[in-house]
Amino acid sequence: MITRRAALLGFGASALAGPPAFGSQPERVLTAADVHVAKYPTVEAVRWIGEQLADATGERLDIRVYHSGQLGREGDTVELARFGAIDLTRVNFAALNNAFPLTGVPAMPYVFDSVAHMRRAMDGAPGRRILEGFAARDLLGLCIYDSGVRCMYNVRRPIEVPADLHGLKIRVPPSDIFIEIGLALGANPTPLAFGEVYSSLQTHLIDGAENNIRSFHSSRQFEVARYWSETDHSYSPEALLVSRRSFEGLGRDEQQLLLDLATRSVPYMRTLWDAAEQESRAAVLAAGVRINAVDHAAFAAATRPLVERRLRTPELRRLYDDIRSLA
Ligand code: GTR
Repeated sequence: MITRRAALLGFGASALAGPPAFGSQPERVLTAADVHVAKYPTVEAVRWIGEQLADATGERLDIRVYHSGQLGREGDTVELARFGAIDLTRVNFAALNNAFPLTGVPAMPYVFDSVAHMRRAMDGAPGRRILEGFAARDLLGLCIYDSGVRCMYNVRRPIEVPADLHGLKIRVPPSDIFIEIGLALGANPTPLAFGEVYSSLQTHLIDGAENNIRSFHSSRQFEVARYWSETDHSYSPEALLVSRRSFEGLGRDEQQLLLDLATRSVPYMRTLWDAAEQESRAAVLAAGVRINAVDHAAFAAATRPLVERRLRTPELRRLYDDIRSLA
């Protein structure tokens, strides 16, 4: 039976033509990639899916999570998953923006008003539409996780208005949208992989970067960049993707189980996330990082033209309007 959700995600009859039940399937350990450290909420959530899979299948199916970028940069892990060299990867939408234009919309500056707005939209029709889009490139979107709100931080000074960024080399993820955000704010945006940011701050290759506070803390970048400015410019969420090839190699019941568990891992991840965010804020403050408020209206005004420029197709505009209607 092809469930409605499986059909929506782009799994046709051929995708679900595999052996039907757990019992007839060989034991299998799925490989999952994540750039974050072992205790990061996304890593924990995928590990949780693995534990549940193992329980439900009498240990026939499990997941091994390679955290801390052991399997490479986010962009590389997406390619590995497309070709079935790894089974799952958890990446930020930023790593998907160029190949999957729909993922650009929730990454855009000031598209969400709050965490609650982002969760509503990603749990609803906009999130489902984005997940369906991954099928075009041999991937299946399992679920969308939180990534908090991204802010600017740097080694030099508090950023209060966009002009304070002038002349600063700010690391951004390798995504055209993030490069454009940096340019719109008057910084010199420098695309680098996540794993290279700490050493690039240390060696002064860059002056700063932008991310959520959990990543700022867990990557230990706060040890070098001492100014955190609450620009709140993007809520770019996270995607958990499975290789189409790997998915098709599972039995039908296993496929359904994986889909269900991925959905159930979202509230689990959010509970971990909310606690982690608070813990990180307290930890960086205790370590002497200076946190300052910013003039949000000035940042939103500076980035508004790029949002308009990027909403260049009716499909992107519709997604944007649907997200805004949930504000
Ligand atoms: C984090 C995200 C990572 C990675 C990183 C980055 O917020 O969770 O997956 O994309 O940002 O900026 O590279």
